[in-house]
Amino acid sequence: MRIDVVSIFPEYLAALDLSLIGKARRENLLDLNVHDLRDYTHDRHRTVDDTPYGGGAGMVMKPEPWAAALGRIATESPVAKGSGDKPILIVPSPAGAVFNQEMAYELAEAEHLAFACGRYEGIDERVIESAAEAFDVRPVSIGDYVLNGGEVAVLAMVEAIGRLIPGVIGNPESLVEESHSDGLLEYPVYTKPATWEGREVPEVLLSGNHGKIARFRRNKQLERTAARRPDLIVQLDVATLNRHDRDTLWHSGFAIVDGKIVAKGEAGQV
Ligand code: JAH
Repeated sequence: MRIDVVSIFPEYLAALDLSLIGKARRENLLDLNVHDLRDYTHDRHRTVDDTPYGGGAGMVMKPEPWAAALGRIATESPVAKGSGDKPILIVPSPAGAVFNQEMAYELAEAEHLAFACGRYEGIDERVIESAAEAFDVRPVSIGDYVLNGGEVAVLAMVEAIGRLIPGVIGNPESLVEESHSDGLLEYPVYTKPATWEGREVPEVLLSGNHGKIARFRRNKQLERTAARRPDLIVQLDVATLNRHDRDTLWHSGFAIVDGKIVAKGEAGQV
């Protein structure tokens, strides 16, 4: 996979030389290219921003350097021209669709991804329109909060996508395990010593009883999802829940009404 990142702070992306993603680059599983937007300016001050038309606070990224940088990336794209396919351009933005694991799986299949890191109040909208001629443009958010620019969002997305590229993770079984996590949060994990600072590992995990261990872990998944992510509980398919699961959910504050899971004591509930 080829990935291009355009930023006025290319040093921010230095973290992508480290860990699993750095190893994938060294092993040529990932061709990652970071570009300094200021290299595509022509004035003495390497200007990338200007005042907003219509007024308002802050500055807007001017279109010309972006057009030059993205034009070069589109020209160099390994995506076959005339195939109808285009490289994907991800534009981190608090106004984008929220990034999730499903998007990570989809983007991990792409041959060429590019990321445009905005700063200030954002990029002149005409750049986004114009880029759509050469790229499949996707405004994407990594959550409902405002950063100072797209760089940190790109670090998160490249890590989530990069680890799904075949060969990047040493033990692909861990990917298979997380892919069938059933829409629940993970169960808690423990390692040696069995007693640490007076705290015991749950006894069942030392028992060797694999049936009991599976039930314990499933209960922990249901309980912590009910407590922390009730939005995920109400989306569960009731048909995937056995009588133990239903009992655990009941004791975690949920009921099954007309084949749907609902929070107990919510309006409309007895
Ligand atoms: C902020 C350009 N959802 C995460 C996110 C992504 C990008 C930005 N903020 C938050 C951002 C300022 C300028 C992009």
